[in-house]
Amino acid sequence: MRKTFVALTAMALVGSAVMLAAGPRLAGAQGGGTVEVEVKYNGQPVVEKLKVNKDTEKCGQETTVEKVVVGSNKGLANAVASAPNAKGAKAVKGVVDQHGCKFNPHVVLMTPGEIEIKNSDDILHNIHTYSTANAAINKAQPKFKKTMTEKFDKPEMIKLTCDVHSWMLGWVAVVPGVAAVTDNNGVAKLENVPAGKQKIEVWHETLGKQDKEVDVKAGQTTKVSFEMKGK
Ligand SMILES: [Cu+2]
Repeated sequence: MRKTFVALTAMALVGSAVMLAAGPRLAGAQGGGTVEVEVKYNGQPVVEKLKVNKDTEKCGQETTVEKVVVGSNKGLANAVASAPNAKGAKAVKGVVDQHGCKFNPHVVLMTPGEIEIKNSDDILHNIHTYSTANAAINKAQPKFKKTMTEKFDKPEMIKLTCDVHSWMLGWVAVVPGVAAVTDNNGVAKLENVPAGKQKIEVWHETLGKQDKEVDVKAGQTTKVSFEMKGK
């Protein structure tokens, strides 16, 4: 009898743990909806291949610069989809690593605030940002400095380069509200977007910006698609 009781208690505990794990999704279903953003591009990918002439042990003999990444179904990767006016969004700290003399990820997302810039290469890099709304950064990051913390308080799409390795190119998307970067199928999911009319914006580093208004329904997924035009 006692054993049965223990088993039941254990089951009840497991049950409540499962409910806790599902908690955030339930909260989203009550308070907001999901916007599934699909971004297409009919043009050609632009991925430059370069010979490396420096720090080849860490950087490799050649490298690629991904400027326009297009999937097999015309899906555009590395585009930032956002609901910039979504209220009550969670703060997201930016994290970017310099690995193999590339910025990883190529496009890093954050809400206004702090970003961690890592150097896992064990060589000297030099962070150089082309920010205007935020103060520009031009700072050496020696190999012993594994992490630098910087602040971007203003919404801005910031170009990130390295003065030691001229091919290094990345972007920091400082976006208020809810945002996500498209995957290789050109899809990004914005979760917990407040119900009602929301502006959905798409930005790509070379193909520019577009926006549409979407009617978000609580607990439902609303799909919206964009087609970026070449310049
Ligand atoms: Cu570098």
